[in-house]
Amino acid sequence: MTHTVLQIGPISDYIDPKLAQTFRLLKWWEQSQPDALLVAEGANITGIATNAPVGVPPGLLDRLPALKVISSRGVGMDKVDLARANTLGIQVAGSFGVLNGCVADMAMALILDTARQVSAADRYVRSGKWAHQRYPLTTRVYGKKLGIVGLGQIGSLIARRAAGFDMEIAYTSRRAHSDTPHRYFESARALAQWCDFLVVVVPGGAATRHLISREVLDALGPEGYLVNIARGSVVDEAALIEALASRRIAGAALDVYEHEPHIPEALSALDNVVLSPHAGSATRETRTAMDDLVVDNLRAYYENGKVLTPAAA
Ligand code: 8YV
Repeated sequence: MTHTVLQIGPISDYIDPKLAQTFRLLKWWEQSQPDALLVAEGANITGIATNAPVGVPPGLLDRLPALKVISSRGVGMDKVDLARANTLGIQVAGSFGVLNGCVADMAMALILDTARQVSAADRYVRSGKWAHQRYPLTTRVYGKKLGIVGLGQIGSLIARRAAGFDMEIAYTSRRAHSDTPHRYFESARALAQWCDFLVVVVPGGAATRHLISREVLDALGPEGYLVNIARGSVVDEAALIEALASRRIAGAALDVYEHEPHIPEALSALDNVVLSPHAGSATRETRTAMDDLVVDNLRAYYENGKVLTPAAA
C-alpha cells in the first residue's frame, strides 16, 4: 500500500527523491492553495516529513484527521507541537543519536575560533595586512573555565572534548545530574559569572526563550565569550549585539540566530563575533545518517507501528 506523506519543506537533494520514490509525496511548500490541498487530500495524509528548523506549521495537526506519524530531520522539536501530537496519538520521530558528535565538534571549533580568532586572522592574512603589522594577541583556551548551559547528550560530549583541552567544566540545567563529576550552578547567570566560555546547548522553545539575557551577558563580563549552537531564540540577540559592540563581553561565536537565515547587519558588522550558518550537524556523514532516518522512521511506523527514534513527549 502506498502511504501519503506531506513534506513540509525541502530537506536535501539526497533524501527528497528517496521520499518521493518511497511514498506518495505531497509538497506543502509548492502549494499555491494549501487549503485546497487539505480539502482534497486531508483525509489521505497519514505521515509528515519535515526538517527541524521548519517543523510543522501551527494548527496543521488539527487539520489532518488521518495523520499518524511525523518524521523530522534533526533533534530540535521547538517547531513541532509535541504536546498536541501526543494528545492526538501521533508519533513523532527526530534524528536522535546520529548528530551529537558533530554538534559537539562544532562547539569546540567555535570555542577555539572565538578565542584564537582563526576566521578573523584568515581574513587578516588574505587582506594583505600581515605584511604591514602583526596580528594582535588572542586569548588562551586550554586550562580555562567552560560553562555548559544544558548537560544533555550533546552537552556531555562537549564536556568530554573540553576535558581534552584541560578545561575546568561546570554546567547548569533544570536539575543537578548525579552521574557527572562536574560542578552544578543553579542559574545561567551564576554559571556565566564563574566561567570564561559559556556554551549554550539547551532546546529552543518558550521555556528557554531569552534565557541568555542582558543580565547573563553582563555576568559573563568583558573577558567572557558566548558560544551558541542551540537555537537563536535562547539568546536575546539585541542584548548580545549591544554587549559585543560595547565590549561588555569579549566575543561570541554563533551557529544559530533568532530569524534564520537573516543576520542583523549590526551583528555581521562586528569583528568580535564568529558567524556560522547553522551547520552543527552539516557534515556529509552525519547529514546522510539524519536524512536516512527521515525515511526509515516513516517506514518503520508503516511496517511495525513504531518509529525508530521517537521524540520524548
Ligand atoms: C538541523 C538542527 O536539523 O538537529 C537540529 O535540531 O537544528 C539541525 O541539525 C539541520 O540544520 C537541518 O536543517
